[in-house]
Amino acid sequence: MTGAVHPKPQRLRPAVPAVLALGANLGDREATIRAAVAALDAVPGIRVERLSSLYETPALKVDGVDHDAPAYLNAVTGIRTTLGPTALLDAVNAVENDFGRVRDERWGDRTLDVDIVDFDGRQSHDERLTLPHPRAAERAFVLVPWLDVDPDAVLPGQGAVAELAARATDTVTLYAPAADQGDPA
Ligand code: A4P
Ligand code: MG
Repeated sequence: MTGAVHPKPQRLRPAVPAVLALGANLGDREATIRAAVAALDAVPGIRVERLSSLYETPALKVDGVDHDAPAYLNAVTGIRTTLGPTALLDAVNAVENDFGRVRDERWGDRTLDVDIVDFDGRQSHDERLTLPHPRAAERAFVLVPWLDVDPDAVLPGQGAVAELAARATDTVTLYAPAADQGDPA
């Protein structure tokens, strides 16, 4: 073969919006969440656009709210990403692992949990990933911070996040307002 060697055309995906929920109830929760947001923004193909306020929330365990467990800080970040949903899950799992996440109990105490709440409005289910996150609709600790980053947000298949948040019964207390957080990106 002769002639110039042409680089392979890159198949670049357009960036799409996604919403991630972060939670931490062990260690320095605020430092972990802020550092995790910076780590997510540093991932090639992820750009953090918005970060909610941080909220303190009692730990929800499989048997219900556990006031004896350390309370969580929860936050939501709005991102744009060129990754597909599975690659995004790999990236958020890697960030969880970098922050010392141990998986030994379902809904157990953790240094960091990062869930994909919404990926470009998609509804899908496979063995690794359910979109939107199956328990987001009833959790004020996801819905209330989501409203900070997008007051008009819609949870695919469930309706307006503002209406869902008004119905949710778990308690969220403002811990650190978004205005104090500077530019997350
Ligand atoms: N997975 C499926 N869909 C998703 C998705 N949309 N985003 C899979 C992220 N992961 C998804 O998650 C278990 C599996 O879910 C993963 O292997 C992934 O492939 P995990 O993070 O390993 O374990 P987990 O978080 O303990 O399980 P789960 O069922 O996802 O927990 P939840 O429903 O996220 O609840 N209380 C307060 N106050 N605040 C909290 O943030 N979080 C939880 C975790 C419980 N109680 C809480 C809080
Ligand atoms: Mg999780």
